[in-house]
Amino acid sequence: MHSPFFRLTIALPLAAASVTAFAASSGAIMVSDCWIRSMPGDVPSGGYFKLMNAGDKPVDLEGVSTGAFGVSMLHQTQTTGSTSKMVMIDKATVPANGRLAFAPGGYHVMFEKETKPLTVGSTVPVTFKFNDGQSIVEQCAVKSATGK
Ligand SMILES: [Cu+2]
Repeated sequence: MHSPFFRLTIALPLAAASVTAFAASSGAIMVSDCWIRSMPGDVPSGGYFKLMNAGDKPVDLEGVSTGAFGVSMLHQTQTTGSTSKMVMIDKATVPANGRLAFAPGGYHVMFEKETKPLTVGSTVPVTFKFNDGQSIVEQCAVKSATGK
């Protein structure tokens, strides 16, 4: 696995200038406001968050993972008239210098197979993987089924 921190450590003794340039481009994506709607029993839990891309190229979120669930999938809720369904997606694109929200009714992460019961009010570390090689770990707040 290529962590940006690993590559940064290797590059440090070589040239400070290239490290600065690399850090700027690798820091283009930000994850914020992450929360998980914890559902009882085996009901899948939704994961929601905001992505911000400060770079001048689009970046794809390719997947998330966490030790708290056995399965984490990218989903999108699609609504046609009065019918809505969830479809699996393999990526979600954050536009250049733009934002993308994962929110109820749209893009979300579907967490299944809880590894242990989650406590409302606690946080769970979730790893976000992007197609530029970047991985970001963000603490996601565990909320109840009503989103509180
Ligand atoms: Cu879903």
